[in-house]
Amino acid sequence: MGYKVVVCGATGNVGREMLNILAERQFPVDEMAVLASRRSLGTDVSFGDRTLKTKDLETFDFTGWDIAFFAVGSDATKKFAPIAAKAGCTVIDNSSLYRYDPDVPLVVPEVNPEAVDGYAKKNIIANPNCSTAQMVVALKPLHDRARIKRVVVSTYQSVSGAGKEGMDELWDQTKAVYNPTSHSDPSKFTKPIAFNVIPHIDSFMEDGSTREEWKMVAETKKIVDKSIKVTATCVRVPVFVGHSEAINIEFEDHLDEDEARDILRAAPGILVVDKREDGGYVTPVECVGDFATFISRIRQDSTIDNGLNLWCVSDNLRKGAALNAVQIAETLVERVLKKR
Ligand code: 2RA
Repeated sequence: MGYKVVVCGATGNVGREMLNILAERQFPVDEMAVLASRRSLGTDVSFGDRTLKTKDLETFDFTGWDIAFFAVGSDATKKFAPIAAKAGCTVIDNSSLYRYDPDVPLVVPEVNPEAVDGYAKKNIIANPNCSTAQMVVALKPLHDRARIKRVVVSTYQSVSGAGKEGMDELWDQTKAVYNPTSHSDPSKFTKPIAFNVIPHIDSFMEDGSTREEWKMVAETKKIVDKSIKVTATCVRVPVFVGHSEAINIEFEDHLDEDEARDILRAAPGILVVDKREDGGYVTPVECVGDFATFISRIRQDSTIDNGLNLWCVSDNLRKGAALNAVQIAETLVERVLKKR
């Protein structure tokens, strides 16, 4: 038996990737509707070997549809997600709007699949921010073994996290460096992104941190364990796709680096590439199009009692967004819809 599935925001980076992944993983789709805002209406999108025409999100009737993936901004989500949910269509939302709502589960299926069971309060399930998703996949198996006290993370986030305009800005500015007749001022980003790094993602908060950094703190607590302390510095780098993170972890119990490597090797969703030789680690370019979260550079931090360092890389459009959303749908089918 299959399901009637809607993808809202089907022409964006994440929406298109959702369609690719639904097809790649052969999600049981009986009928597919692809929706877009008025601006992108009429654009064709691919779903497997089919080409689908986008319909208008404003006028779409969600009655009788089973699952709606939302990959639109918070404003459109605010307006249309409750309409879909009330019509009986379970919403899997990629925006930050519902992530911190106690009545909405925030799910990374490798970490807290059981949280999906709480979907019914609002008929909405939230997808975490990209930088959190890959980090918690790495943290959870280590936390189960040695209890994490504190995490210090620095991110190296690709421009695709800021959408297609972010990718275009890196492309245009890079070309402009070699071609003095073309010119591209910062617009999506606050400073030039080509051949530069920018320690600022999302808006500033009162305490001097950014919302992107705050999200890593709040979401890790909600998904893994509220006792874990997280401090983050989020940085935009001139990479098209693939977020990287340098993660320092302090545990309650001692955890040897070899045991940590074995635990991570056995954990779902993780591929360990950790050879301690030239090139024996994964970089963002190599993770593009992959489902896995890659872990490299696992090593003891000898400056504290029970510390480890590691390097974590994943395709932010996949594990950080579209793949995780599809995995949530798969979990919903397994735990709830199939049993009806
Ligand atoms: C970014 N976290 O990389 C965002 C995307 N969700 O900008």
